[in-house]
Amino acid sequence: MSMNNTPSGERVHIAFFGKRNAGKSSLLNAVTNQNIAVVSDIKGTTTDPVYKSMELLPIGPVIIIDTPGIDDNGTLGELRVKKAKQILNKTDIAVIAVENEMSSFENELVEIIKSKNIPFIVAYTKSDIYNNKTDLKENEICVSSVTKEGINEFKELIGNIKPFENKNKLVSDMLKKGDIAVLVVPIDKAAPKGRLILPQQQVIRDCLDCGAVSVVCKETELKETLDILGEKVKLVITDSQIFPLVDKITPDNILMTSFSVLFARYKGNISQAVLGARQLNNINDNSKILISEGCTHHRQCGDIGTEKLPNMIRKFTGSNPQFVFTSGTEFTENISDYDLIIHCGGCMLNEREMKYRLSMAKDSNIPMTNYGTAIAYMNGILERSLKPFYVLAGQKY
Ligand SMILES: Nc1nc2c(ncn2[C@@H]2O[C@H](COP(=O)(O)OP(=O)(O)OP(=O)(O)O)[C@@H](O)[C@H]2O)c(=O)[nH]1
Ligand code: SF4
Ligand SMILES: [Mg+2]
Repeated sequence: MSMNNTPSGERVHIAFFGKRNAGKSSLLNAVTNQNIAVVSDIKGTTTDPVYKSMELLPIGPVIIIDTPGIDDNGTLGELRVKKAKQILNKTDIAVIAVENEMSSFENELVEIIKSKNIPFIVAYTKSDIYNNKTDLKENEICVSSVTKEGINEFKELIGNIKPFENKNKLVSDMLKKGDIAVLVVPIDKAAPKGRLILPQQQVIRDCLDCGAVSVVCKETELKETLDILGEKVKLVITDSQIFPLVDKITPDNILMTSFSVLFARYKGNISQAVLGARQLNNINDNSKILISEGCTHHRQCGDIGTEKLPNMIRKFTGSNPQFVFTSGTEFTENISDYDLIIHCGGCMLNEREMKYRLSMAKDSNIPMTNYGTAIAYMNGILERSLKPFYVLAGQKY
């Protein structure tokens, strides 16, 4: 992701579903006015979801997702159906591409989409061939990717849907204009070259949005920075990996938390994360822990999930539990296999997907927390890292 782009987690996700050959990929190309997805008359051309970021007014930044056709048979077909269904978990607006007539297959799809409270549009494709629709409902439209008939109206129809909005704030509900927040960013070998990682960028942006001043330093310069700024500092926000050190350096009268704890509140459910962290007390040699990260090849959080966190847990619990790691779109299908789930901050995931993961765990009674909350708990500083929410935003956990 370039520094100029809206992060994918902040974009409205619009996904195209339907049978093979319904014209989904052609529709994506027509809407984006680019040849992004491969189109052919062979059924099952799209095997992996295709993502395209764009601006779609009046919504703003969106991601359009083309999914594999889901009327597939056989093992390969099952895999495609699975991939398409995974996409549903992060879909803010669904488009069902229908060639000619709705069948029981599309009707079933509509039921699933409705049960997830996802707003949807039915696009009758190939209107240049099937020009026979008269009584269209409000959320239905005829489109042709060949003649471009209905494409602009289709975009308008999408634009009129008010998508699910994340009302949670990262820090801007805790800081006022002119308040100073000190951000502590370690620059070790895991830090990406020449830039900051997304959670750090987003916190800085949120400070700017509310007129707060963010001062960024490494842990080696923290004491000096705090000495200079003194009591003007409203909040210290640190990378979780150096939580204990920053806890020691930051005087008790200055509030302190971590990027990851901020994300636990912003993207998810901080109460659930706190309860999940406490489950670390019950971990033993027979326990199985899922450590899940929201991104794969864009992996930005270094080896914290795969190495540092497991080592901390072994030390804290004095046991050797089994760890399973997943990343990206893949979360888990066998959630009840686990005694605890520890998720990253999920900055690359949209709120719908993060909420889906959290509710999957909650519904199955599996404790779930996130990196920063778990690390704070193991270091005995969870209370301190939650205190800013109470003192500055009036929220108690
Ligand atoms: N005449 C006409 N043909 C179209 C239109 N849209 C798509 N097609 C044709 O229908 C066939 C399937 O189109 P795709 O866009 O690949 O369909 P898909 O839904 O992505 O198919 P899978 O990837 O296999 O699931 C291709 O031969 C397209 O050229 C249209 O609006 N009009
Ligand atoms: S691992 Fe998680 S928190 Fe880190 S960059 Fe990826 S999605 Fe964001
Ligand atoms: Mg396709």
